Amino acid sequence: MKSNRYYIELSDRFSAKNYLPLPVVLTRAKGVWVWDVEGNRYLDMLSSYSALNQGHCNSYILQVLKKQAARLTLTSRAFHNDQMALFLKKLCTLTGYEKALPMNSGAEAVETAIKVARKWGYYKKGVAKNKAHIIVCKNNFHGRTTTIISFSSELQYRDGFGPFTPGFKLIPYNDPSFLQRALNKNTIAFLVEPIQGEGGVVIPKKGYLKECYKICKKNNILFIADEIQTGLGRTGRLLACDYEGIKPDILILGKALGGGFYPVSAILCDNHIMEVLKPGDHGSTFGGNPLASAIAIASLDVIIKKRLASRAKRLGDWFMKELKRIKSKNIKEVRGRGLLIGVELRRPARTYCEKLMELGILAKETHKFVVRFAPPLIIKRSELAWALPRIKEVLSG
Ligand code: IF1
Repeated sequence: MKSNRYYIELSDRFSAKNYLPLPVVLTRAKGVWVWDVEGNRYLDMLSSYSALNQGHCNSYILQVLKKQAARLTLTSRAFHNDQMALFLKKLCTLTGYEKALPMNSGAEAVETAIKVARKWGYYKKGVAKNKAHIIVCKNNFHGRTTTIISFSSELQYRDGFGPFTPGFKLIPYNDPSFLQRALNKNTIAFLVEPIQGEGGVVIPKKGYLKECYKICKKNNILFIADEIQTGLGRTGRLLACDYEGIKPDILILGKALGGGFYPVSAILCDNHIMEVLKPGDHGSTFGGNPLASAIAIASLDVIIKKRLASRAKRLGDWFMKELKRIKSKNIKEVRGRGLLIGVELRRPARTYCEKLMELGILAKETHKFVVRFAPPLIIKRSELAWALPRIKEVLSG
């Protein structure tokens, strides 16, 4: 049996150093549990940043994957396949949109939304050529491509990667008046996370999204919601925007759409927006492939059939209440919605994550001072109850 250390040293030798993972090497998983190469078991409270809402290796999705993988995996979009349309129909029906465009990674879907919004801006809104801009929020996280980091407010994500893509304006999050003041005739869209995930699980005040949505409507600006992390049940509703009763003009999904098996992302909007795309305008070799589509259908089925959104609400409310009961001078704030919960600490969160790992809980810091708890939504109350005293021990230490 090879040790954790063996693989970590091997990885240090051959892998780019663009990450600093916790020192654990995982080799198998089931549901909410993962095992390292030395046989130690951990509760996964990160869920690959919410890409595992359905849990690890869900047996139904696995069965669909196996069947589809043995029949047809890839056609490219040069031909039709018999899975993509079924996937998009299901996704549109579920979310209430007329059209969907499938991609692979989250960043690709964000790029797609930007392209569609820009083309809509020029061809429908009538903005002068190359003058369009999109308003985005400070502290955002939308991915890692050159264009997306062009509007990151995080120094490290940009440092050394310029020159950047123009056409974005940063405003502070959580105050609609900045949106009102920043917009002009060339504003085509407002791109926002309903909860800032990587930003430290920042929950905007009630009414913020609705107010921004109204401002967008009044000024013929597209409201684009990046629900890559918050969507598909994570926050206790199918979409975090459901809490404010708004339907974004463009909705971006990813992560859990692939059920933890496969990268699947998509954007959704109505036809009057999507119709700006013509054959040849945009695409991807793998987007909408039959294996991805079959997996996405199964992943959505699991979310619906197992009522994962209401489960996230019920268990998240309870778990957060319990976390708030932990008395510790180290804790500054506990905040969250559904099973997307952040505990803000007074000291760097990394050492707490290392200690949690030693007690069999995998969680990850975000923004230095926040530990994020975002387990698979299939988690049982008893499993959360198992974690609580351990979390308490570490956070009070
Ligand atoms: C990494 C954090 C999460 C996202 C939102 C788009 C994307 C993401 C709202 C891009 C991706 C990731 C990527 C991952 C870490 C991570 C993250 F740690 F940065 F804070 F989830 F919270 N929009 N989030 O959260 O999707 O292209 O990665 O599929 O290591 O960069 P992607």
